[in-house]
Amino acid sequence: MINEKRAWWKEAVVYQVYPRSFADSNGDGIGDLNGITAHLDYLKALGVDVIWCSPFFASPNDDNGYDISDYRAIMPEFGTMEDFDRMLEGVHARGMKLVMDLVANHSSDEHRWFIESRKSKDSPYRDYYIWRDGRDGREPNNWGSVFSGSAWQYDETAGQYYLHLFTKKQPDLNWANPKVRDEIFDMMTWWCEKGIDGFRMDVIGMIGKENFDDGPMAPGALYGDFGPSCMHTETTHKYLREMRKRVLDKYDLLTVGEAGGGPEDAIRYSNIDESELNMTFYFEHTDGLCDHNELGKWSDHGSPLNEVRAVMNRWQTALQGKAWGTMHMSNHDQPRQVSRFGNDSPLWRVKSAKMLGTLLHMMRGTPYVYQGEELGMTNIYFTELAQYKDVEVFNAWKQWVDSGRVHPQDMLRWLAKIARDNARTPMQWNTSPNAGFTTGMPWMPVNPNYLSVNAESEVNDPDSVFNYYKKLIALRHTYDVIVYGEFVPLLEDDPSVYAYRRVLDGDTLTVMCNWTDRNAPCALSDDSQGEELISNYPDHKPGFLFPYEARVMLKRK
Ligand code: TEU
Ligand code: CA
Repeated sequence: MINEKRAWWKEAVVYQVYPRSFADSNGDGIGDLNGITAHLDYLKALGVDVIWCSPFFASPNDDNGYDISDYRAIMPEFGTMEDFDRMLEGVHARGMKLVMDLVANHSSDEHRWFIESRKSKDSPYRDYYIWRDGRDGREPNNWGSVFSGSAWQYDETAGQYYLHLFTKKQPDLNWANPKVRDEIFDMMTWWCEKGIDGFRMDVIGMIGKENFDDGPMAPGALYGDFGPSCMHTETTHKYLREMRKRVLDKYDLLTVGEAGGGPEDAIRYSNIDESELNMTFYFEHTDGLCDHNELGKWSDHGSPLNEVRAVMNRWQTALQGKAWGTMHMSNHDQPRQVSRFGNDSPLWRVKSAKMLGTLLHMMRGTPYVYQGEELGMTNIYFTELAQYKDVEVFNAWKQWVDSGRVHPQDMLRWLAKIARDNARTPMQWNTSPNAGFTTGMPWMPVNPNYLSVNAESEVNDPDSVFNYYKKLIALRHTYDVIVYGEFVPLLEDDPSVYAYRRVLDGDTLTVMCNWTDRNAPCALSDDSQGEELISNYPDHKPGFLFPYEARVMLKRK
């Protein structure tokens, strides 16, 4: 039995809103804060406890808000500070909590700090960022950006290179400068005083750069890997312990780090001694599975059951009793999970969406539902580059296709499968034009399947993915074994079925999910496992699971 201290953020289910694509209230085709406020009853009805809202701060939107030019101002396209206050009030009035996105590894190059910093080497803001002289007329080292190209940009005005681990409009902040930490901690406190209930911390694992040595180069890679110098360093953990003391310990917050890394890193970030964060996201089952060559995620590599199960089971068993974890398969950076891990054909979309939801929500840790996941929304399958909006896509195209290294048809195939745009098509509310997302021209095309995949039809359909997710969430709020039970892997080599147990105080939960579109033998699926809590089929065949069948059985002491 794992002795687990109870906490509200362990018992919560979190829903991620990507404001740009959630709901447009003023007809400009861009989602906004009033659009979120207008749909809070929908989120309450789903049963979620916490809303994590992707950045809504002033930004030139080079990376859709993950490039902040003023941390204490609302992006004009999203509304005003009064609109924010109204949204926060609406969230709290419904007994939910709001988590904001802390993007503090980097700012926008249009932030006044950077504008001042580049003006002169004597500027008091110079050391807010990471400036270096070139080396032999070139970049200071061989690091590559996450978004293709070099991680260094030469600035004529400043007469030096600056570091940007993402786009060149996202200069990395210099956390080694105590003034930068003061600025960030003051800003975090300012938002906590306004009443927000937590932070999702963007690429927080990168803030503690320990050296600027050339990084290792994978075969075929064009740039070196900054990981050994920047990722999960002792310096990062030192800064997080300082953040905990100076800000986080003063409030009752949910803090989740977008850190990645391995279980040993997560145990340090979210250890039970509570010196840093509550929990972190891991990405070995998403980016990790396909990030196995110099092209990174751009590949035909799939997500087979044996690989996904090995990763998720390793994380479940490694963290329990040592740290608190999270479950997700979707967010604004990942393709739609039913298209990637399930089967988005008209025949199997609903069944497999429910199966994946069961797999995630019965595990140990805090589940994160990404907007539209609860509807079984799918990838949009763009066929040409001009349909995409994401800077990550354009930078990758420039580096791999324009250079002649990759055939356009290959890249288009990979983009359709895994580009972030797949998650950013507008939320599908109903069957009215543009799926009810906007009365104007949507900033991104609406997925044409909105006529059959939309919130209005699903809320009213007892067999919808929405109502299945609602039941999954209600189960987490009912049974402690689902939240606090020990995770016990089962059938670890089964070619079709992903199964596991959860055990707490004599209660035994058995979870079985058929990952395939064929009947699968499964001796576990019979009445000896206790009462059935939920399934995506009305009836069953003992000893078998139907295609994409999920079953949860509970045997009480
Ligand atoms: O993402 C970090 C990150 O590396 C992701 O961009 C993701 O791993 C990548 O897209 C997969 O190829 C965070 C935010 O979630 C993302 O939206 C931002 O673009 C990025 O940081 C920079 O702020
Ligand atoms: Ca709008």
